[in-house]
Amino acid sequence: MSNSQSVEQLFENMWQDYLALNPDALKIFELFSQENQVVNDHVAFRTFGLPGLRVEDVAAPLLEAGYVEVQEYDFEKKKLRAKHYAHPTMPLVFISELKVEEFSREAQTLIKQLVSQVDLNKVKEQDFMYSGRPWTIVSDVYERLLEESEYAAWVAAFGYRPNHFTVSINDLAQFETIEQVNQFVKDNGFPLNTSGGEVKGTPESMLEQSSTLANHVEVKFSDTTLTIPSCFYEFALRYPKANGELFKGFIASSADKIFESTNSKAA
Ligand code: OOG
Ligand code: NI
Repeated sequence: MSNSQSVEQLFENMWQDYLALNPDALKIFELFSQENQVVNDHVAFRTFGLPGLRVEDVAAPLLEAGYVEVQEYDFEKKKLRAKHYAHPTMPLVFISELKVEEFSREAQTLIKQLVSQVDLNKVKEQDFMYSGRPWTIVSDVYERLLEESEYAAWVAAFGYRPNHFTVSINDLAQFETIEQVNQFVKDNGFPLNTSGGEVKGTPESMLEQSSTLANHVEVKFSDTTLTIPSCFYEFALRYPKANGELFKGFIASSADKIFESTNSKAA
């Protein structure tokens, strides 16, 4: 059974899967690691909101590993909903889903055809969280979904794996501000997502975030190979609440822009 690995091992496996797809994240991680102990703030997953694959289904192995559901989010324009989950000792997890029923008939049919290929019993198992794409797909379907939703196309191409890990700026000894972190990342040659400005959020909202643009990788489809945006790396600085504890939630208006880190057209 795959649910016997420790939650630490689960994260290590997700991290290795993520780095294989996003070698730039390893380079940035190593740059930070020269002078800091790098702590992961959160990871994020994406899915299609259809029976057996909803946020709550994808989260099942996390709940079994001691996570609890904390908060729900809605992204009306992008047609997404999300929840975040927390654990006493592990990084936060943000899981979103596409509101499939709000898309065109054609997109719904294409997505349902992908989902029909999934053995839904596997979703409960921990290793589903780094299993990648559980369906075969032709490039036309990717291109067609891309016309309606960058997010839908990303899930169709990459499936079940973290789409980003997040460096906790609070834990970096070398930097005080998110602007310093951004400059360091850019100076080392990694472009940032500028949608909504490089920094999303404010000290008043208690969370400032920035992210790299997803690097492009070659992805095999049944008929051909396409070079498309894969995963990105995020940087998050949390501020204390009135009671002195760091704010541990997400900010929907900022998340709305972070989603665009995997857009194929530059923001
Ligand atoms: C998740 C975007 C939201 C955050 O930190 O606000 C997020 C995604 O791109 O799938 O991770
Ligand atoms: Ni994030």
